[in-house]
Amino acid sequence: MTQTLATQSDAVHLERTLELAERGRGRTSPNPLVGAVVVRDGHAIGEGHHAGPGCPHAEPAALADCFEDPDGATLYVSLEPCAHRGRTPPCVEAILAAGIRRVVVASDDPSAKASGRGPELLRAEGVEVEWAEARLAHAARLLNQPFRKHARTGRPLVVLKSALTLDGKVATRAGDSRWISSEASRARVHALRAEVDAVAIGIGTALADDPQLTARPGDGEPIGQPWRVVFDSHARLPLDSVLVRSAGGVPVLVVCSPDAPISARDALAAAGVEVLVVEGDDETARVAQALSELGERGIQSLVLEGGPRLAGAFLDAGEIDAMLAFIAPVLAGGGEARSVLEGRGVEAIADARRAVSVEVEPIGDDTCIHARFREW
Ligand code: AOF
Ligand code: ZN
Repeated sequence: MTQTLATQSDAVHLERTLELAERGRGRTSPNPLVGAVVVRDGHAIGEGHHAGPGCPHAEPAALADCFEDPDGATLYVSLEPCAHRGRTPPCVEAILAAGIRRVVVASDDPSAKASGRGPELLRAEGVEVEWAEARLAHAARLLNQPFRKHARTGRPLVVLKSALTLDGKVATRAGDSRWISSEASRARVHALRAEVDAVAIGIGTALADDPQLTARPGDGEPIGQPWRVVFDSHARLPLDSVLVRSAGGVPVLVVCSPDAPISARDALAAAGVEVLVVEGDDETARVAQALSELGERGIQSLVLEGGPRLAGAFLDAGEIDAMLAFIAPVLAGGGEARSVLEGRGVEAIADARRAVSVEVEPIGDDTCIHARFREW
């Protein structure tokens, strides 16, 4: 696939496609966020975005929105147009039928059924196809990190979320952690839970906190509820826990090892919990296996909420893609107080995972650090 770079004047319209794509946030999984604009003589004549599975893709949505005939116009789109017939007809057909002469694309679609086929088809039909410059292409790829990782690896994107004290503790020496972060930070986490496909914790945290793990954003109904996943090798999650008792409403999945007693597994299953048995000699191997199984169930994004042992196993498995750290201006101290990550860790700092990008944002009294360790 030859790549021609779009010009500076295209940047404004491409930026707009990214803004439009954002409108689908939290609603499109397993589909990506996509925005599109139809432009004639430098002016937008139609706009659209993908609103979710089964809804029109961004391109036909933008074409349908046109208040002038799009024949001969340019189409800007944040993701390469598809050539496959899925829940909706192929976008290339709609683009050709509308008489679009030029298509400017911000990012590739790495899924097997796409991977350049749409742009190639358009070119073969005489449509000019151009690609965005690096900065916009990067911004467009960042919109769809869960979709991209899942398309390339079959596993969900993992974001480790943690509230920690300024001295790096996630609880006091007695295990108290309510509340380290401010109300504003906690509201942000609830909004994030509503956007992702799954939230995961370890059995230690489940036993200590008896959490709900649902999305309860302060500003009304959440967009959706994530799968609630508990890594629980021996199937110890109590039947009277908040999680199990609410499994009928918001699904709960327990990941256990073949060593878990059959009776405990059966009791959980009878209570409406989905039980996933994964093989693997240690927790690290089981993490990798479990992520593949979750990916097969269509889970593209997972927020890992602790505790330190499970999070350490994820790090050791090389499966932490990003971290959201809510750092509170408090000191807990204590050699016994736990920090974010246990597991094996690394010996030399030279071997430590280093972020490829970092964003810092004050939230309430806290500082939120969003570090990305790899991009897809
Ligand atoms: C586009 N424009 O706006 C989106 C695309 O089952 P379907 O028909 O909804 O197809 C979903 C797939 O289409 C999805 O996995 C991704 O590869 C692509 N998404 N493509 O041209 C869009 N949302
Ligand atoms: Zn499409």
